[in-house]
Order: sequence, then C-alpha cells, then structure tokens
Amino acid sequence: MIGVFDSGIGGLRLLDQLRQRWGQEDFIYLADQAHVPYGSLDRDTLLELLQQNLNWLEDQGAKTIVVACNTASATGIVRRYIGQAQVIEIISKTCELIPESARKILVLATPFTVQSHRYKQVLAQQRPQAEVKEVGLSCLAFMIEHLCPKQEILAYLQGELRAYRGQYDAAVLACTHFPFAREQFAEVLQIPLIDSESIALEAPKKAGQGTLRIVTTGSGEQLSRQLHQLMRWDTVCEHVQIEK
Ligand code: DGN
Repeated sequence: MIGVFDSGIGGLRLLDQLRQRWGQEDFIYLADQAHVPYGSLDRDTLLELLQQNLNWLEDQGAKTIVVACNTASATGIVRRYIGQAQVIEIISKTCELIPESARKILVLATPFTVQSHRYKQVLAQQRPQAEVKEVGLSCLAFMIEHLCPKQEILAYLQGELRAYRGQYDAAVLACTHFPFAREQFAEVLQIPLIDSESIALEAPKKAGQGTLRIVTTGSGEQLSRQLHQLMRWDTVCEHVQIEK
C-alpha cells in the first residue's frame, strides 16, 4: 500500500497521477486539515506533526509514503523519520523537471519552504549556473484550500507577481496546492510552469487491489465536498483522530 500525505487537498493531484500510473496499487491519502495551512508553522511543530501522521499511515499498512507537500518535504522529514516505511520527498524530484535551458528560475512556495531555501540548495547542486529567486505566497494555499473564486486568486497573484512577469525562464509551483491555480499563474507570469505532478518515482514492486481510502484529520464531509468540486471524485472521505 502507498500512503500519500499533504496538509490538505494539494496532494490530490499527485495522487491522481500516481493512480493513473499504478492502477493496481492500493492507496491511502491523508490530509492533515486539522492543521492546514502548514506554511506558517515552525519546523519543530511540523516535524512533530509529520512524525505522527507518517506513523499513522504506516500503521494502516503503507510501506511507501509519498510526502506530497513541499513544506513538509522542506523540513528534512525523510532523514528524521523514525519508522519502517520508505518516505519519499518531492523537492529534489520536482527540480529534475525544470528544463535544462532555464537559467533564471522563479520558485513560488509557502513562507516555510522559502525560508528553508531547500529549492536553492538542491538547484545549486543540480545546476550551479542557474539564478534562483524564491518567493513566498503566504495566502495562496489557504485560498485554494477554501475554494476561493478564480477571480480573487487572479487578483492576488497579479498583486504579488506582476513584477516578475517576463523576467524568468521558468517558474516552479513549489506548493502542491498551487497547480489548482495553474491558469491564473499562466495568465500573470506567461512563462513555462513546473510542478510536482509528473515526478519520477520508482514503481512499486507488488501490486494490490486498486483500492483507495481518503482520510482527513479535519471534517470528512468537507473533504468529500472539496474532492467533488476540484477533482469530480465522489469518494466518501473519513475523519480520523491522530493522537501523539
Ligand atoms: N501543499 C503544501 C505544500 O506543498 O507546501 C502546503 C500547503 C500549506 O499547508 N500551506
């Protein structure tokens, strides 16, 4: 079984891609909506939440856990996780998707991911010649999580990003919530956009039954509604309580 984790709805798009690639695998998706947004929490708090959440996924039978959240990946949880499951972060794999030709790269993320400078560090290794600018969009994950109207998202992005239009070769949507606003980013920036949805992951060794379970530490009804509106899925989501 593969566990997919995000603070909220952001990881659903990667889940969708993984299910298309590995249809026979069993999946469990955990959204920690009791604590969303993660982007303005401190590192110790995030590491504690992540340890609990990943342990919970492992207890449900997940042998591999994809941390489909840049903010969580930026904490360094892969190195710090205490448990048996294989934990996969998405930042280094997302950087591999940036076209070779891009020299000036804009990284758009949550404040936590920006302050960690994880993208800058990975890109300094992968392509030392690149010029990287990291920009925090503090409200966007919250707006997307709350299904904010597209016009409001566009107005927010115009205010935050107008100055960067035409200045960069590519932009990384370095928060898994952001691709839900891909059209609005494209309209404002007008440059190629990269996100984590087609990251390269090693295929699972053993197939399952193709089952899917979607759970949240928040309201199951609310996540079911979000799922219907954003993905057109009618999966019934469950609430779970995850204790320390
Ligand atoms: N979707 C998450 C990310 O990729 O960073 C975090 C969103 C949030 O909780 N702020």
